Amino acid sequence: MSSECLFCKIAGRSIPADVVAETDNALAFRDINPQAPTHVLVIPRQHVESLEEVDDPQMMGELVTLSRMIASREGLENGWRWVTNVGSDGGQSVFHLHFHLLGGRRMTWPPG
Ligand code: DGP
Repeated sequence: MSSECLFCKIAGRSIPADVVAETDNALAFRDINPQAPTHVLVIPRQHVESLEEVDDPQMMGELVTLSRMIASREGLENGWRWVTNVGSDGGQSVFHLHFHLLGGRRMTWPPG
């Protein structure tokens, strides 16, 4: 836990969020600025800055499994997108690992 980290505070429930699912090691909540009808952020509870710092395949597996469960529950049977931004050129603005789970509309490519 990093005391200054926004997503650590959300994981610790000291800042409110619209939580859609949680496990012992992960939390999923709706993005405050949704870019699609479903826009959920899936995070580890543990403070990991970005994908560059991931060294725990089990944690990654849990994030994948939780995301698939949420996509199913949200009715995204036509598909969905799972994105993580890494660093400033990647467009990362919150430095606690998070995966954007986006769905409910047709996605475009390439991303901006
Ligand atoms: P990124 O730019 O990839 O680091 O994504 C950060 C996302 O976090 C962005 O889509 C907006 C979202 N966000 C920022 N602050 C909050 C917050 O306080 N609550 C929630 N639910 N989402 C937030």
